[in-house]
Amino acid sequence: MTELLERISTCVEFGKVDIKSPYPPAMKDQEGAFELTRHALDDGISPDEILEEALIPAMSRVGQKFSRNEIFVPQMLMAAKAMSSSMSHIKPYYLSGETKRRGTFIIGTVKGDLHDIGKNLVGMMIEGGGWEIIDLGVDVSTEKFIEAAEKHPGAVIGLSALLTTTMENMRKSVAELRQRFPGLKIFVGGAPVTAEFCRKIGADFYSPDPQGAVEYLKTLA
Ligand code: B1M
Repeated sequence: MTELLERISTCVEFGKVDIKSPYPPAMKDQEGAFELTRHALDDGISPDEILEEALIPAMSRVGQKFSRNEIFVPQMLMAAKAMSSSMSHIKPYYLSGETKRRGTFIIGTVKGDLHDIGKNLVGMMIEGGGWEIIDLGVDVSTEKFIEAAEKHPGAVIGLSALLTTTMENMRKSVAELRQRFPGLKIFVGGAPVTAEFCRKIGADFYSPDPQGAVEYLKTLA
């Protein structure tokens, strides 16, 4: 990995957003994820490399430290902020690909769940693949998914869940959507979700990553 990618990864892991950010005190006045990502892109490092070699591994280390009680929610939040600041540079690259719209994709994180980084990434890549995105945000109730499906006939719908506890809400939303809209294509994902769980709750497709989501959608439109 290049030194720049390592520095971006460290900034995300320790929640260093940008040069003005006083947090963490040990990195005061140093460039953060925001500036370093810009330099990396200017140096010709691809958005995929930044994502796969710096950002996602950093978030995975953050999760491991949280599990071991070495860090707590505020540190996780700062890491998420640093990752979002980096993604603000990456987003235009994923959106520049195609302009022709293949269809509409509704996406949201299920009720009770506030994690949105993965959902945003999936939405961004699918948008780059030529789909119009209706982003319902986080903590999305079944009613809100239903309303959106009613408003956008023919749309594909994607549900994200990051907590084992909110997988149950995913199951409920999928069951209700399936009953109301028998032909609706329902897509599920998120760290605790598996292909087996997808099958059990009656969703149509599961992917562990955004690339799988984009490939699946290509088979539909
Ligand atoms: Co939370 N959190 N968190 N968290 N958090 C996890 C998920 C956790 C695994 C950490 C841990 O313990 N190791 C753990 C869940 C444990 C479990 O359920 N088994 C956890 C916990 C416990 C919690 C709280 C309960 C903590 C507390 O308050 N005590 C709390 C819950 C709040 C709530 O939602 N109600 C909480 C809060 C938070 C923050 C707000 C501080 C922050 C979120 C900020 C934000 O999203 N804006 C946060 C963070 C940052 C994390 C970790 C560290 C990182 C998540 C992330 O963004 N990953 C996470 C640990 C981890 O994942 N390693 C953790 C990067 C992202 C790119 O990956 O989201 O997996 P991911 O998305 C991937 C794939 O899953 C897939 O594509 C994406 C790109 O590859 N994907 C889809 C996602 N959605 C998809 C949909 C698709 C297809 C693919 O189709 C529709």
